[in-house]
Amino acid sequence: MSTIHDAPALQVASSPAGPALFHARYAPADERDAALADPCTLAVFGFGVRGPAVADPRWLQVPLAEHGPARIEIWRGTVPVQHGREAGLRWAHTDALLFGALEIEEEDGDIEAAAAEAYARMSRFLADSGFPHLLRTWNYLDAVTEGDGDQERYRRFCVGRVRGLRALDEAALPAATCIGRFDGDRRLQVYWLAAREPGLPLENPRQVSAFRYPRQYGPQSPSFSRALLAPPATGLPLLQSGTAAIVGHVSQHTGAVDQQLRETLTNLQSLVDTARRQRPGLSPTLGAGSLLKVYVRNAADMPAVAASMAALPGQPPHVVLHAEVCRAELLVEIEGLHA
Ligand code: 3EB
Repeated sequence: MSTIHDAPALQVASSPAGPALFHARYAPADERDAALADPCTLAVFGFGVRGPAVADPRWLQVPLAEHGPARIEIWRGTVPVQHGREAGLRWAHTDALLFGALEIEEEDGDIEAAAAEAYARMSRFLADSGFPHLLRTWNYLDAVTEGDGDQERYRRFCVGRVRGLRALDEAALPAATCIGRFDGDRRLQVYWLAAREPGLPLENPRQVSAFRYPRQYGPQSPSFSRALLAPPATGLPLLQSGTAAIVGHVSQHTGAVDQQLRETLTNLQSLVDTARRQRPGLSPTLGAGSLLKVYVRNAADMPAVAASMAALPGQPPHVVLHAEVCRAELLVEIEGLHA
């Protein structure tokens, strides 16, 4: 259906001393138009209330309120990207890496059907695009913990996601984030990174794999890996999934946001340690090579979490967003890119 695999071969710097093939950063929100004017920009994300619409398929607004000044996230390659829209989704790609995004309105609040539809569309697109290997997904939905027991929206989402993913391979699950919005808009947003070659999923020795969570967390265990090392040709750093204060499969430090933050950072460090056994060139600790997104459930906790983050040794760049983590007792979750 798509001709994007017919893109001409592009020259790519491959020397470690050359420019990074992929670079992600946060920038002031007023740099958006300049970022989109750059032909090497793969994607740009805005947070918070919806600003003026932009037609560029590389732009996505995620309506989560941020702490502090308005930021955007910019992903950039080293060659001009191709981009377009089709079949209800949009995409941009370099020669090795594809960004895609889609948004699905829930019909009568049926998040399971919306998730199935989103992942079926994504799977079909990836199979036809020349970038069949899903590396990383981001999933944003309203009111993620609403509903009781197995009717909880997050649990329904997990059921729908699995239904939509073609030929789900447990050995090749992408890294992921699944987070709730508070905007009352029953619209599932999914964006992703995919590649021509498979990545290497990693698990966290401190945690039970999410795809092996016991039945008490829902009828369908969540389909994601804790982190993923992308194929080197993509230039991607380590992709760390949304990570919370879970040890084994059990939520820790109920009611104590700062202790949850510490546990979460320990889990992220454990992923860095795990990844460095495969790629010793990765930075040994969170720091200048990291790019973190900190999701905080209670708006009242945001200043304290922001202060703790700002005081971290190494000062990893980060944004703090108001978002609903998908277990009611979890107050904070952090995802990362780590070079
Ligand atoms: C957890 O560790 C927290 O369902 O895609 C984190 C990252 C979480 C991804 C997902 C869920 C997902 O279980 C929740």
